[in-house]
Amino acid sequence: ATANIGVVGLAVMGSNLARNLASREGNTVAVHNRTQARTDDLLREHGDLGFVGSESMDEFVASLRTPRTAIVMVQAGPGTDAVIDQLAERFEPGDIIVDGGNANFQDTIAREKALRDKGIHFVGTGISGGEEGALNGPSIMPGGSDESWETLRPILESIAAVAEGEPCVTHVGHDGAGHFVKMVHNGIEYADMQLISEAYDLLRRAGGHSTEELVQVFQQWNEGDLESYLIEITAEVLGHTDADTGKPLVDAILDHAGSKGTGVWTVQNAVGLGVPVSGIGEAVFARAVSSKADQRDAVRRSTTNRPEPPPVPETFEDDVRAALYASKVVAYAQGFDLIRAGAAEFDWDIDLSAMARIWRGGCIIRARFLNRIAEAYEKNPDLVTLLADPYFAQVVADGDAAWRRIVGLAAASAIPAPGFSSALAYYDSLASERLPAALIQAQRDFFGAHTYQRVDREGTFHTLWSGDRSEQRL
Ligand code: NBP
Repeated sequence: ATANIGVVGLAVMGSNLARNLASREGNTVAVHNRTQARTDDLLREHGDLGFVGSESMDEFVASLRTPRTAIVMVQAGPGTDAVIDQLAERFEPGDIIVDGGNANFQDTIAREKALRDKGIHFVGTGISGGEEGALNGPSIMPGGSDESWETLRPILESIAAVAEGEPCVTHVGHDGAGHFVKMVHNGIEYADMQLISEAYDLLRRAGGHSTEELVQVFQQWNEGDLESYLIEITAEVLGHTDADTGKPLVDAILDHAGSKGTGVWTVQNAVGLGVPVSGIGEAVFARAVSSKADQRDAVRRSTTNRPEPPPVPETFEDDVRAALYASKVVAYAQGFDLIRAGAAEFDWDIDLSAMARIWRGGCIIRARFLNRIAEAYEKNPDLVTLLADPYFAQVVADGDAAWRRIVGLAAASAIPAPGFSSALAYYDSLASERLPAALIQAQRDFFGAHTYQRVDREGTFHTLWSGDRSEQRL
């Protein structure tokens, strides 16, 4: 046995992660893939990195020094299950299995428990950054036991992205905490992409911006508070010309957005936990709407009175920027609320400030403003919502008028902006003195005797709405 760590699953993510590991001082990396050709390709193309190849799972396990550590990077679901089972059959107490795929955190909780009973450490680990991140430094979100973190820490710190001198990895919490946080990360990614696409659509359709102007706007935004990987790649995407037509490639791409599931999981879990992640929800729904070709077609045909976009104000471009930033703050605030609720529900000790710090580099949502989120939760770990932090309260206050102008303009122009408008509605809901929920309580009590509470007296009440309308104290 010569390798201190192994990787199973050598598609794009696994092979890049294996190369990242092998290029670090002191690592000897064992590799294995179900289909031998992938292993052969890696050894042929990057044999200089000293990989220990293996044709069978037995050979792979035999090539690992004890206690063994193997990272599984195969398709989430049955593939991951199969590989974990094969490793678990061969591993001994004290060995570590890391699942670096996008597993459902509930599966991770169950797997961790089953393997713990056998003395094997199972570490569900979120890895973000796509193929480039896997190779050059991803953001890494491991769950699992404290003991496994001790072993994994130096290895993961050596391959993670670095932001402001700190490696973008921390022990998120026990069992499924890492995969839960990765799920929320992906949900936030959905929301962020939706908001950016709404900004693009408004600039283009209401503002009449040309492609060159759009590229400039996003490049400029990437130099301010909005600086982030997603804004940066948006400028690049918009500037990309289609070789066949000579026109912007984005205009040749079918406008049906797909998704692989983590955004949907985020919303499903948030609904279960009672956390209003409306920004992520709108993003998931907007993708679904975009793909309903038959419904879009039918309504386009039956709708005749499309309003002409009204003229945009002088401040339009900056208004869109302010609306984007404020909406983004809402989406992140909701995402962090979900992490907090998940931690309470599943008994994880998650440091929200540390989550913001490990997302500053390597991952898809890396952004300058994560420093501000880290600071907010560091100053006040019990912060009830990011929107109440002085910095973010100021961002939203500064952008308030612009945000409203843009949401109004979008509606008047018949340009859908579900992310911008629902973020504003969420903010206004939190900021309202009183909500119409009082009427809903009355309706519920009317038809279902669900009872209500009063603002002026303690206790639980029910009114005989269809009887003599007298109020009963229960
Ligand atoms: P894929 O998700 O495309 O999975 C392909 C790999 O899974 C191949 O190595 C394949 O082996 C293996 N595999 C399958 Br499928 N079924 C198997 C089975 N029953 N037994 C053994 N191996 C099996 O690869 P990927 O895009 O590199 O992603 C790997 C993991 O990383 C996924 O869970 C993904 O969600 C996650 N992830 C991906 C990204 C990204 O940007 N792509 C980012 C973050 C996380 P074969 O070669 O024999 O078919």
